[in-house]
Parts: sequence; C-alpha cells; structure tokens
Amino acid sequence: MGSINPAKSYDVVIVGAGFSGMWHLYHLRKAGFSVRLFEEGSDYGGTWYWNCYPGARVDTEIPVYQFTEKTTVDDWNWTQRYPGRDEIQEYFHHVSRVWDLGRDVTFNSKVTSLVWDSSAKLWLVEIGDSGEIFHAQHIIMGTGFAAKAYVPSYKNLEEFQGAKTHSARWPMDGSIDVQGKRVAVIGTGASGVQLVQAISKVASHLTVFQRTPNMALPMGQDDISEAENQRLKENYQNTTQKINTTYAGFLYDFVPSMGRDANEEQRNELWEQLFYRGGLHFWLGNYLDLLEDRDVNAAAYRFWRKKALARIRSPEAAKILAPEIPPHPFGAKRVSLEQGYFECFNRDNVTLIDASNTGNPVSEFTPEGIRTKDGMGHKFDVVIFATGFDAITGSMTKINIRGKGETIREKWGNGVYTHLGMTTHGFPNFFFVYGPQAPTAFATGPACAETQGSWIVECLKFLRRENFRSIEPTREAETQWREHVNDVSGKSLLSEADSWYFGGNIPGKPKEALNYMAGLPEYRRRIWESADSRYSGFTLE
Ligand code: N01
Repeated sequence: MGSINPAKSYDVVIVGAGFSGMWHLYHLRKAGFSVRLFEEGSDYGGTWYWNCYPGARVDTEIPVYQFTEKTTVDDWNWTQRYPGRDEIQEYFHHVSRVWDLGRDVTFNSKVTSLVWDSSAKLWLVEIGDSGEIFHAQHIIMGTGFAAKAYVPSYKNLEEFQGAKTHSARWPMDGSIDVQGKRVAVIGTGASGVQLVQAISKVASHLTVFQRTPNMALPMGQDDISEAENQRLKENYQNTTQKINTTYAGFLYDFVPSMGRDANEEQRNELWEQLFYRGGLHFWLGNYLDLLEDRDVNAAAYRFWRKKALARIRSPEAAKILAPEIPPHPFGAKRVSLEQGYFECFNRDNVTLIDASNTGNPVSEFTPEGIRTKDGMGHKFDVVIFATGFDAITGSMTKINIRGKGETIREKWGNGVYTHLGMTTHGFPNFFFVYGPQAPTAFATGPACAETQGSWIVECLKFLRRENFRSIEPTREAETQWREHVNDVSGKSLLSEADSWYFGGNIPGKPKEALNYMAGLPEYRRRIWESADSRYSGFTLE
C-alpha cells in the first residue's frame, strides 16, 4: 500500500456515484459527516453511466424512477414514461447541481482495495490508478448489483478480428458502429432485448443468439407532456406515500386475490387489463399466487404466449421465442419490457439462432465470426455480448475488501452471509446498498437506495451520538438472516430458473437466494425493528 496522508481522512467514504452513492453523499453531509465519494467512471449515473449501448432505457416508469426528495422533483421535467439512458444521465446532472454534490466527488478513481485496520478502527481505502490511500471510519458501497460484466469463456474468442464488446462496456468513444454492419447479439435478457430492437433497424444483418426465451411484456412507452409533468409535481406527496407501501416501490401492487380462486374467464379479463396497462403490471401487479401456484403460473404463460405468437410471422422463430413448453415458470427470470421486440424477428435482415444446449449454440469463435454447433460459420463485423453480470455479489467480490481476517470474496465464496442485507460479520463499519439478501432486484433502484439509506444514516447518527466507534453484525444474526432470506424465496417458483437472482447464471457460483423477496414493507419493518432495539444483532464498541 502507498503512504497515508493523515489529512485525507473522512467519516465516510462512499464507493460509486449511482442512485445509492448520490443519495448517501447528500444525506450524510447534511447530517454533518465528512464524506468523500469515489467513482470509477468520469460521471454520475453508476449503471447508467456504463450502459450506453444503443437502445438503453429504463424499465421502471416515471414518476417512480427518481429520488423522492422534493428539491430534486421541483425543477425537473421528464419527456417519457420510460426515459432513455441519456435523459437519465441528464437527470443525475440535475440532482448533482441541486444537491451540490460535485465538491465531494472524485471521478476516474477506482477503489481497488479496502482494508480494515482493527487497532485504529478505520478503513484504509486505496485508489488503484493513483495509489493514493485514504482513511475512513465507515464505508458505504454504492456499487450496485450489475457492476461486474460477465462474458462466457468461448473457445478462440481472442481470434475474432472484428469489434466486440459487452453491453455494459459499450465504448463511449464511438469506436463501435453498427450502422450497415453484420452484427451478432448474444443473450436476450433486458439488455439483449433493447439491443435487438435498436440494432435490427440499422444493421445490414443482425443475428440473435438466444439461449432462453425472454417472456417480455409490452413497455407501454408514452411521452410526458408539460401538463403531465405539472400534475406529477402536484401529486408528488401521494406518489411518495404510495411508493412506501408497495412490494417493490411501484405505484401498483399484486392484486389482493389468488389466481387459483378465479375461473378462466375472470383470469383472462384481469390479464387483458394488466397486459395492456404496460410495464411490469402483468408480473408484479398480478395475482398473489402467480409466482407460487404452478397452475396459475402455467395459465399466465399460455396467456403471454398467445400474445407473443400473434406477432411472430415465422413458425420457426415462434417455436424459439415462445415455445409451447416454457423453459421455466413465467416470471422466474427478470421479465423485460419490450417495444416491438417480437416484430424484429419478422424482418428480412434478422436471423434468430436457438443457442440453447439442445439447439445450435456457439461452438467457437473464428477470425471472421462464430461457428455454431452444426459446423456452420457466421461472419460478423461486430459481436455484442449481452450476457449479463456476476450480479449482486460480483460488484463487491471483484474488489479486494479485507475485514478483520478474510476478504469478502473468501467469506462469500461458498455462500453469502449478511445481516439485514446491508452488513456482514467480520467487516465492521461496512455497509452495502442494493446488494445481496436485500430487496435489490425486487425493488426499484431509488426505493431500495432510500430505504436502506435512511437506515444507514440513522445508524451512523446513533453511533456518533452514543460515542461508539464501530458496529458489526454477529455471526448468529447473519446466520438467522440468511435462513430467513432462503425461507422466503423457498416458497416461490423463482428458484426453478437458472437466473442471476440465485447466482445460477455464473458457472461455479453458489446457487442461493441473493435477494430478499418478502417485499419492501416487510424489509423496512425488520430493519427498523433492529434499530429500534438499539441495533439488535450487532456488536457496538
Ligand atoms: O443480463 P441477463 P442483462 N450463451 O443476465 C444469456 C437490468 N437491466 O444485461 O437466460 C448464450 O438478464 C442469458 O441466457 P440465459 C435488469 O434488471 C435493466 O440483459 O442465462 N447466452 C440471457 O439471455 C436486468 O434483468 C435494463 O439462458 C448466454 C443473457 O445472456 C439485468 O440488468 C436494461 C450465455 C443475459 O441476460 C441484467 O440484464 C438492462 C451463453 N454462454 C439491464 N450466458 C432496463 O432497465 C448468458 N447468456 C431496461
């Protein structure tokens, strides 16, 4: 490690300038803490900074996808219900101005190492490129759930002579141009769907490698007029109140009845409404037992499939995009929102390849492109890996974080242990937001950041008030929390898919519940229960 400059010491160091990092910087500073935020990129946005691929767009709607702090709402107008990446970046610039964040943010600074000094009860923070070391009493990881891109290990990948990139590492210097090119997109998650929609319209030819069909729902995109923006501002208080009561922080919730108690006609009537409302209504606004009752779930898949089939012309493509037998229960993988996705496969310049193990997956790369299992060569100018992330834990395990003994990577190597999805034993004064065993993938980004952030800020205020130097969860508490997280997820059909929700998308990663699925209200109840009893489950020193 480099030399420590005693002047560079903070109460709190925050890592990452996305929703979580920005929120914490503003609120901790307001509470009188000295804070510095380090960000690897050269701008705010976190995931939105990196994900600048063609077609990148959020799939949580306005007015939910924003901070609830009134000062950030007043002078900001959105143009679309589901804004594109550039508009979201502009929003972050707006927030940074309103909250005057810039003076405490250091960009282009990748935190490569965090080491706990037990005798000083401080963290040593190392910035990789500069080798600078900082001291911090507390660390807050705002590194999000999708900061470690995953590219499968393909045979001869390095031999490919064309351009290649992961969706979340799209070059910002414009060095990849897909206009008029032969392009391959591998992967059909949320990123793949958006890439296909955008690139199919400009590429000379697009080949899509789909391993698992995406049971995508219509986005229901709409413009937001000036009058509508005004109405949203007037309604701001009601919106905030509502967000604080729903399962995922949306303005809607599961309908309070069971699909198994409804007949086919009743179900179809509800499903027609939910489907055309757009967004994730058909998933998170559906019957309470959609993700638990196999029959209800199967009926929902049949409903979805009928809608998809009506839009796909080629019978071969239809079989791949919407097979009769679903690969997993409906909604067990993150449902994406689409805008004309299925129609892309009706275009003459688009080829769909079933890249599942029983189909025709990539067997190797060649200098000119990809060879598939059937021996056929496919020539490409550009290959895009929309193959996802070492999600939720990867954002932290990729950094050298060493607590009292082992590193986070070592500690979580065989399974994740956290207390309340924000802290872990052996790592005092270390908090993570939008990470493992929290509502993360089952909550909107802002709602999760604000929920966990409020708790963390109050916790730090408590420690300061009561003259405690450190807080650390007990092993018993994190063992109980893990059991609880697993109990909740065990009741659902979600664990039946190999998804990033359970670490199933990364070879060798332990398969376990990485999210707390009981919903935000129950999560809030539990975290505040601990705080209200002077942080039960924690050791204070
Ligand atoms: O990643 P994913 P993503 N060969 O992991 C496939 C958020 N997000 O970047 O399903 C062939 O979902 C893999 O196939 P399979 C959002 O929360 C939001 O798309 O594992 N294919 C899958 O199709 C989202 O859920 C927005 O069989 C391979 C794809 O790659 C999350 O980020 C936009 C493969 C990966 O899908 C991640 O989305 C973008 C292989 N070896 C992202 N390995 C919006 O808000 C993997 N795949 C709109």
